[in-house]
Amino acid sequence: MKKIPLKYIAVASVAALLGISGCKPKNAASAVSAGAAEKAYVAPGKYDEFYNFVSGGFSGQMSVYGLPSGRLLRVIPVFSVDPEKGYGYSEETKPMLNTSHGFVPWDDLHHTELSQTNGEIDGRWIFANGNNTPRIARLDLSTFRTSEIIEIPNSAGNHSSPFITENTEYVVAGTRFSVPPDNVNGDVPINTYKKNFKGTISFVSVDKTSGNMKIAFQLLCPGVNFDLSHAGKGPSHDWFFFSCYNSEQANTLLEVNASQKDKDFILAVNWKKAEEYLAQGKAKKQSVKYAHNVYDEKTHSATSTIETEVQVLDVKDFPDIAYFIPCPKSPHGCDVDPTGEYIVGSGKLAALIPVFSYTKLQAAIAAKDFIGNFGGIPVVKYESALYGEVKKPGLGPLHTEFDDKGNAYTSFFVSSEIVKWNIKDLKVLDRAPTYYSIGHLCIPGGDSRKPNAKYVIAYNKITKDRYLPTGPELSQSAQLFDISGDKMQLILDFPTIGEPHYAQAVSADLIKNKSVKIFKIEDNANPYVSKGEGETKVVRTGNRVDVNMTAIRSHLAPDNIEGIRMGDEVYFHVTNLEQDWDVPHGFAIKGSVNSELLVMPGETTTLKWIPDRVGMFPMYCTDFCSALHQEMSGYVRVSPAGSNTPISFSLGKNSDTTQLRQ
Ligand code: K7E
Ligand code: CUA
Repeated sequence: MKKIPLKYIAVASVAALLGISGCKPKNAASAVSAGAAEKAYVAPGKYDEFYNFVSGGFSGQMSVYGLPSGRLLRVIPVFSVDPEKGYGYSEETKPMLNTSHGFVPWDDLHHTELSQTNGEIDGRWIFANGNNTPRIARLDLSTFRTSEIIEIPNSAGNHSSPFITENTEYVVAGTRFSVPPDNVNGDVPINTYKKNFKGTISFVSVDKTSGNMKIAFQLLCPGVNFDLSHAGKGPSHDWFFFSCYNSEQANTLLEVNASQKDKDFILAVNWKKAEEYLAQGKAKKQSVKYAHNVYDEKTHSATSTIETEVQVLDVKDFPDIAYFIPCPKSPHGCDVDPTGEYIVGSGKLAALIPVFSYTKLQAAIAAKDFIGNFGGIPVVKYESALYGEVKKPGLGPLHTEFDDKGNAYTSFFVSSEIVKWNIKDLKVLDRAPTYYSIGHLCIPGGDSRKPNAKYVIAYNKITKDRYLPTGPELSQSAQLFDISGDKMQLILDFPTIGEPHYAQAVSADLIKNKSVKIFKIEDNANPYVSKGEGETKVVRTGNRVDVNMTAIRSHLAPDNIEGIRMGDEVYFHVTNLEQDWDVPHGFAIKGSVNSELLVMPGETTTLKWIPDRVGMFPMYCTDFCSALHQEMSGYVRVSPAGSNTPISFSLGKNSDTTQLRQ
């Protein structure tokens, strides 16, 4: 008999106490039913039907899988440096990771959110949150690259992010950790939390055409932990809903002290009202410091600007902007159904799922049906906003996604399952075990007005015994379920990059045809571009040496460089002259304390190199680009400081004709 890990036994007994079916799913090995392989099979050479954009958690990256095959198509670096692609290592991309704390090479990416128009996924951009050093990134889905990163001031732990409004008017950032605001002295005793700590929610506007982000305004809220959020839809378009926990305002041992109250809150924010107050000039300007980093497709370079001001609305001064709705037991997920009428809260410690009604909430607000206030914000009576509760759905509900037939799918971390239930009658319809400890789940379009509900994908925290052992650390996983019928059917398991939290999926048709294949060399506006080998040069300016070079199958130009001296700072600006899809060239030089460069066709990328010794340094292309890729190499000669070896560079001058050798 297989050993059951201790943690499952513990969990199972808790579940048994609560009268809920056990948690280690039975028949784990044989749970895939007949016909599953066919459903997940995409023949070699055939395209997948969906793109799945999966957060990488502590990898700081986003990975792209094809569905239903589960094939990994790409890993996109967002908040973490990626030596494979030179992201964060090349001079052009370093500014993307600049913050008010300086260069930050890592973050914790939890949520991905596709841009929408009229509540439907439009395939233009995908947003991602940086949880540790609060940031939001925007990725362009024509290049699959990070185009912009904006830091969020007055914030710490940007978890409740980057959820968007129906027309991508705003992407939001709710702080997980309340902290003293940036413009006051933060050097205060930690146990003055209740007095000095504040929670901030930022509304970041997104330009309709360029996608450029700007912090439009921030809402100053009481000190709690904002966790997740979703925008209203249709009738509730003007509203945004944020779950929060730690309404106990504890500053230590949160697992106990922030689990005292029976109910925490969902904060309902009328962002249209907030916009009105902003337009009336009612917001306070506050001095802050935050980085705004933009990647320019023309220069193939990022710039980082430090911004210095935000506009803040203190919600307690504007009584009709925000209302608290009580929500049981440390809510995590906060999800709005496709109609915009139902708001689902998921208490991590709750054994039921509360479903709130937007209509009832509005009636309760109009009738001032409040039970008091919290931090100056009215608290609506629970029963007055409640549509109903899903009874005994499972244990530890986290997140909910929706299909197009009026059903909801909720993930249960503790009982390791997905539970399908009907929104109207709140009846449980089906449950499917996950292997194991599911966090988020995703249905293509499952948080939009138009779900494309062919699949639900589970993102699991634990894979113990599912794959071949790989030492102490095992991968996390995704599991694909067919939900086209009444019952969920598990059809595929695949390991993931990093720890997946939220993910989004979209029909490939919306993206694949506009995917950029090359960058046009004539449009390249990088100041160090060489648009042909005739433009290559090596220029000394004091101790700075700029090498404008090119790469084309199968040589670097120039490939012999002399006259570099100790004490020099050398910048290799490599332009890839290819104008063919998928022909990158790489660049590396011996002893470089940097990653390689990976240069796409038509692009210029720069490696900074400070030689540390006198001698001969081979350089070469790192991407196997042609039959003569191994020949794609060259030498850089480094002479002592003060040497009189002149700068020289050449291509094709072989040893017998070399004049510079001394
Ligand atoms: Cu993992 Cu959205 Cu950070 Cu839930 S969160 S699992
Ligand atoms: Cu270019 Cu290998």
